Amino acid sequence: MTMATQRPGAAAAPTVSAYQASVADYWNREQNPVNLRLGEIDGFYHHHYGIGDVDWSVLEGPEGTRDERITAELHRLECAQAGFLADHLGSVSPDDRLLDSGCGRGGGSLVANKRFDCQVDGISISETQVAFAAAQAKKHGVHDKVRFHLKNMLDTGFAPGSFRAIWNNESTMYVDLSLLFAEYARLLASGGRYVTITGCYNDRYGLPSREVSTINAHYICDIHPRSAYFREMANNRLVPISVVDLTAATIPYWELRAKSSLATGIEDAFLTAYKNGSFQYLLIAADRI
Ligand code: GPP
Ligand code: MG
Repeated sequence: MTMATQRPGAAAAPTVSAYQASVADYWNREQNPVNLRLGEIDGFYHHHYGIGDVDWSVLEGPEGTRDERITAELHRLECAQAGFLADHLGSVSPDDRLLDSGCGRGGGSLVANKRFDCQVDGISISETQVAFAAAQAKKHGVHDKVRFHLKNMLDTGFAPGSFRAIWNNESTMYVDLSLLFAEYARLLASGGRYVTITGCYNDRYGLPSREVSTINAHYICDIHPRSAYFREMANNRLVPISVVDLTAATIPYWELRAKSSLATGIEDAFLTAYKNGSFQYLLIAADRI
């Protein structure tokens, strides 16, 4: 018996599991203003959260422009998060090729290209996201160097050793890490860099809390324990060089988002999970040895 399915009508679609097909369906339909209104500000559409101190003065001032100020502030914090991830990609030259794995609408790929003038391949199992991201690369005039593909991150088909760096920005909770890191050990050049920013559950808490389970149900994902990252990296020749606990740095973003008209209803689960110690927001950077 095989669980793999090929979605009808998607000629170039990768082979994905029935679970992945349901995830792709979610992202093909997703139109949250909390993502679209922020991305419209400068054409960098992100699918991750923010870090850093909030400028709470955005809540003051004229009521008529309050939403606009909050939206801009949330976007500033999400851009800070993308910049922080890029800071950990190591030395990247214009000839290098990077992989944005689980690229969403492509904002992170554009950030890395802007920073390093490098080639970036972004991959997603959502047709809608790939098409959206490709259109953005064209609008930014970088489509010669930033390309988007409908691909399964567990089985990309890219050549061995073809990437200087690979990252996942909040997308590892959609896959089995043992399969994912085996694919990255294959794809990364020797000495290449892997970076993830992720929400993980805290092994010290025990098993997933009610709030972590709520987040899983909201996004159809499966948040891994912190330990799984290090175990599966060690099993796949990925040796951590930086581990940064960003939990305290992301709480202000969620506090502002909870007060925003763009709130989606998941804000309290994140705030409670971060504050009760069951959930952590981490950056992990590792070298492929
Ligand atoms: C946010 O994307 C990230 C995910 C859906 C993966 C889950 C992340 C965890 C840290 C558990 P988004 O920007 O599309 O979400 P939202 O629409 O809520 O802003
Ligand atoms: Mg978002």
